[in-house]
Amino acid sequence: MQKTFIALYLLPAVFVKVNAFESFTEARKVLEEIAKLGKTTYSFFQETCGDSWIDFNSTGLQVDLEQKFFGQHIASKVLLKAITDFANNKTPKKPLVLSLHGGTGTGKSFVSQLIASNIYKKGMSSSFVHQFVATVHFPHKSKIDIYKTQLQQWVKGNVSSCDRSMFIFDEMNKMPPGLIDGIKPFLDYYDNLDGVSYRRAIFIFLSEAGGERIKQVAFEFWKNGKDREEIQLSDLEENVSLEVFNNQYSGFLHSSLIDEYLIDFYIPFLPLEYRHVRMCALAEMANQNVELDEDIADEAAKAMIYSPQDERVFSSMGCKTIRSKLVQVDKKTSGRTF
Ligand SMILES: Nc1ncnc2c1ncn2[C@@H]1O[C@H](COP(=O)(O)OP(=O)(O)OP(=O)(O)O)[C@@H](O)[C@H]1O
Ligand SMILES: *[C@@H]1O[C@H](CO)[C@@H](O)[C@H](O)[C@H]1NC(C)=O
Ligand SMILES: *[C@@H]1O[C@H](CO)[C@@H](O)[C@H](O)[C@H]1NC(C)=O
Ligand SMILES: CC(=O)N[C@H]1CO[C@H](CO)[C@@H](O)[C@@H]1O
Ligand SMILES: [Mg+2]
Repeated sequence: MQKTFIALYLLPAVFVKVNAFESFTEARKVLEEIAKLGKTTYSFFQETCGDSWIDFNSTGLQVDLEQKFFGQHIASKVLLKAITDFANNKTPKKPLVLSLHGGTGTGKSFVSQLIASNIYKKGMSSSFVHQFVATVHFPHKSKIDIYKTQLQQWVKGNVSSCDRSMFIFDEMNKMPPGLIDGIKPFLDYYDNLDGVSYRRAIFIFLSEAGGERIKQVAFEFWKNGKDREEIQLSDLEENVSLEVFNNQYSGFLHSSLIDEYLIDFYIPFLPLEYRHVRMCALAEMANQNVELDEDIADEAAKAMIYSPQDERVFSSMGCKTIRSKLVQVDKKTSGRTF
């Protein structure tokens, strides 16, 4: 509709100008100007692969991570640095490949949304952000060969139309083993493949594989009375990548992505504690525009299940079911619903 509107609006202008100049070359110049103007106006509405639609805001990501993302000091630090360095590098040698690992509800999908919204003006709804969900896009193990070809065509097609594309592979642990190796060439150090360069693309893998190991390490720290913030990437990175490589249900079993070092960062997501779940409850209230109520947040956080059974340190679902707990608690105490 916007296109039609612009065309109708500009049409009289063309005739006036052409009559005034009565010169063919002048008229062509005018037409060219109009075409240019039309293009700018058009790209004002329609998403394009240019800087006006794709522009990484490092401060924006930092602020979001600090204010909205709870209990993940390692992931925050590593993600901010990795993405900022990549975005500032005018000539990256390979695409950025991040693998996010951790239990359910610890914020892997959530942080991917924060990243997308600080790179693409349209965030997750950008036509340059592509999300593949294993159980939706690749449900049958037996069709792996078809999936592999399809996935290669998609990635190639998408990067051909915009080199700053982002690909999110969710539920990696449910991917048929071997499928992900199909995109290996795209992640490698090639200048270009069949005329397509993948060096400015971002690939993010999300997986629960390694989550148990991460939980063990976090629990060791807790048992020894050490601060959660003392856990460092180096306490986890090697163990997680090993576990993922050897795990039949990780999506990366014996994957050449791992043994050829094509994954730039393994990013551990720590299991969340009561205090983090409580913050999620408050954040959810703010999202819903209801008045913040600390008591209700406490109640909702308490209603979650914690493990291990005796110590009850970590929320088994992370922040995942906090919303329904809020509804339950709120109904009980005030009779109103969210
Ligand atoms: N670390 C966190 N900080 C803030 N909010 C969080 C965090 N983790 C989870 N949440 C909240 O809980 C919701 C569910 O988390 P999310 O979908 O990101 O989990 P996930 O790690 O992707 O889990 P799964 O492995 O089951 O997909 C998010 O939409 C967000 O609102
Ligand atoms: C980047 O993010 C910061 C913090 O959210 C915001 O104030 C600023 O306007 C953003 N910059 C751009 C160019 O969008
Ligand atoms: C992590 O790996 C190191 C060396 O590979 C090993 O010594 C350590 O026990 C592992 N930690 C856990 C919790 O498995
Ligand atoms: C041109 C092209 O291949 N586009 C593909 C991009 O990826 C999506 C999936 O997210 C496919 O549906 C498109 O066909
Ligand atoms: Mg998720």
